[in-house]
Amino acid sequence: MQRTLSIVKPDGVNKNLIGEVIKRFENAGLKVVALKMAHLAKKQAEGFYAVHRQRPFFDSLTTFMCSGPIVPMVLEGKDAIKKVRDIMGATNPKDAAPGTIRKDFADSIESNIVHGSDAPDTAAFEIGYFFNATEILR
Ligand code: IDP
Ligand code: MG
Repeated sequence: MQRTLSIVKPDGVNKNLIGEVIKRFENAGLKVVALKMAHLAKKQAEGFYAVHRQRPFFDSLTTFMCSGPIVPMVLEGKDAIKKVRDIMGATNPKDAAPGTIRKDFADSIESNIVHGSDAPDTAAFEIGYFFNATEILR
């Protein structure tokens, strides 16, 4: 069993895709074990994406991530990290495979609907960024 953090980003919430995203994860056998809605301040978005602080898109990305409410969630299942990444599709919707969330719904490489942790260490950091132990089912 593995846990990962996913987020429906502001563009996904704005397009009424919260249910669609969760449905795709659940249909793949993943369990939602924590869920909330949040509206990040700029500093909180910067902290979440700290690994990208040297990238040219950092300011734009973190501004986008606090432009509206988001829905962070913890998903649990076998190979949860890879499953979520496969369901999301490539970062740039132009490169995303047919049937992935980003191919089906994303407008751009930045406004790409959904986040998913990319490795066990980042998943642990990202889950802890949004949820404390009492907020995650056990
Ligand atoms: P990922 O979300 O597929 O893991 P990362 O490379 O970790 O992609 O980038 C984090 C987020 O930063 C992306 O989901 C996207 O919103 C944004 N992003 C990535 N690359 C670019 C870019 O070249 N221009 C603008 N935004 C980008
Ligand atoms: Mg990433």
